[in-house]
Amino acid sequence: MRIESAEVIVTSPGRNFVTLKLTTSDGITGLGDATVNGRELAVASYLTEHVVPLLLGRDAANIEDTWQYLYRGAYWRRGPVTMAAIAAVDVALWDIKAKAAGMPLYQLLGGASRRGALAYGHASGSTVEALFDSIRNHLDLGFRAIRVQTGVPGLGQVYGVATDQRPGERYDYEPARRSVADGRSLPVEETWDTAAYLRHIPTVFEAVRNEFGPDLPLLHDGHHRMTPIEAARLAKDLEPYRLFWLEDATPGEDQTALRLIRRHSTTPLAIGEVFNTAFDYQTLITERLIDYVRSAVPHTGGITHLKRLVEFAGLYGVRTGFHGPTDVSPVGMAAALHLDIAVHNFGIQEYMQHSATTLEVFRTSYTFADGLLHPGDNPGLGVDLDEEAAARFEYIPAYLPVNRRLDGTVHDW
Ligand code: EZ4
Ligand code: CO
Repeated sequence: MRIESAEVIVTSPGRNFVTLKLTTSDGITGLGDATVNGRELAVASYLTEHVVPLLLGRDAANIEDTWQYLYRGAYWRRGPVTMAAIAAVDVALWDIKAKAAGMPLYQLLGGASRRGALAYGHASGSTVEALFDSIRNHLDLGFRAIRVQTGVPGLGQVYGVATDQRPGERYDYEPARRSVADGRSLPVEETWDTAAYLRHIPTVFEAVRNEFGPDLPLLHDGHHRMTPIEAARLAKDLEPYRLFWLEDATPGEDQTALRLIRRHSTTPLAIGEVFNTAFDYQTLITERLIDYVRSAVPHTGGITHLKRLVEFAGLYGVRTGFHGPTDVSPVGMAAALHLDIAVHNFGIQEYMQHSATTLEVFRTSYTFADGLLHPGDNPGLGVDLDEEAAARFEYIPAYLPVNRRLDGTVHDW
């Protein structure tokens, strides 16, 4: 079974996605997600110019060999663009292998270790009242774990906070946006003040615990914005509210920063949505500085590499908490769900829910019921791409916001 064709499909049904479609000599197709939010065309070009020509004629069955060929063979290793391109090939080959076997992918990864994957949703509000409405909405939608983000008094639009929802309204929030100046797309700019944030957030969690009780798993994302000592302060202040995790407290590339947070607090820590290999976690895992790995399948070299990372993490008692925002396509989401069901050290799965427009292009068979996600039992990943529908949505440049402190200095986003 040879790889006969490889197509890179860029589409924008509500937001931008890059998808790789491989077709074998016996007519089986496989899909892989190669979306890197705000840098989509770099991956599309890496695939088209440098990967597709190497794939044609290769044996589609040899997934491990293809992974090593693209990773070691390139000489220039790692990086988000390279690893997303390798991931797309890897996931498409797993999709093909599972379809050829007539099994859902999780069966090839060891079979089911659980009935479903506990999902968390994103509740947010510019005020505490709006946040409560959003939490109630998420509970009504069936979520049994909730990420909590709010506006900060004195600041304008803050990352991760959606336009306020009314009860029953669909959650609709997409972090990549654009402002248009002189016909060019530019990132939106936001204002940030860590001191105001650190004063405000513990009061929000106190209010949420008082309203919703001690049992609801609550999560919070710091989005790499704190220094180590600021993060240690927040983790300590949040201890009474027993978070499921505090995510991305400090900039991700600085692994030893987490030693300082650990020294001061027992709040569980999660990090890694911007990481692209297991090496980014080496110190964090071996020194037991984190509790959850946040990687996404498309951003960490695909199923082959993420499974390797997860098994390494499991030896140290570290569990999964895969990234699942709307910029991970339904193909990337399905890949995560097959791993979630199969691996022993599953923790939780982020689930932001794609828009109806996105789901017109990507036909999924995964399900969400009683707070749990399941990848479904169709052969392969269980996702189809409607190429005619995809062709109707042209690429539109959009970026994650840029964040500046009150004096104008660029800050971590
Ligand atoms: O900022 O998906 O935990 N989730 C997040 C997301 C990410 C975006 C980046 O592309 O932090 O909102
Ligand atoms: Co995050």
